[in-house]
Amino acid sequence: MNMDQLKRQAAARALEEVRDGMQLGLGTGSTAKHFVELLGERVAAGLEVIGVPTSEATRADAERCGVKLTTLDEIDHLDLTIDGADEIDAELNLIKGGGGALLREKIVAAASDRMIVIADDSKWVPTLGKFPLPVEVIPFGLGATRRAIEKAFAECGVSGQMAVRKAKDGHVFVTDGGHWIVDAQLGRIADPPGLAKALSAIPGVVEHGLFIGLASSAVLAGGDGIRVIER
Ligand code: ABF
Repeated sequence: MNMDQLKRQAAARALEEVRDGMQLGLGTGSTAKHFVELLGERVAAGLEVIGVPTSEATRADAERCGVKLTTLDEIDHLDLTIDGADEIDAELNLIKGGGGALLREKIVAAASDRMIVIADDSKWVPTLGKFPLPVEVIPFGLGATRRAIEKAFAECGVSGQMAVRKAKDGHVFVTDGGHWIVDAQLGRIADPPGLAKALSAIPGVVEHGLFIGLASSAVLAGGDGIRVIER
């Protein structure tokens, strides 16, 4: 089974948790896209749900699949968010944001009673950090923000190269919120909650890709089948 089939399997397993009437957070990325497509099939068969998309890409996918959408201004909470991740550790701490949607993903996950992370099992790691940590920043004063980020890294015992993310056309990648992303190659993050707190305290940092205590469970699809890990 190839990677894409594993992602679809994880999405299908998470879909079993969806009930009629639920208000859903809809994640971003190739695994979340499988979920939206499968959800669309259930909606076509009569399931009634409403979703909040975490990116303009997911909004377009959901509309194409016939999934009804709303916003967090129109509803007061979400029952369940289903989203992918770039890395997942045993505490279900995550690195997210490889797709650039971390800010909306975190707002939606935090507004949700439960979050299920769906992934192929290559995302399961003993320690977070091999995947570059995305930090969403305000372009104004970026030099000062970078120095503050480096200081936070040093205080948390990590270091590594940082680079402003570029889009495929070579221009700076701009998020759905109009911000930039700095990707940090840290290798190993010994204290994800400590680093998350330090980064959140920096004025020019809009959000970062460490998701601490937000995931309730992870559905991991691998060659040996599906594993569900609960927090
Ligand atoms: C989103 O998509 C992101 O937070 C994460 O960066 C990425 C995972 O991508 P994929 O499902 O394509 O591996 O969930």
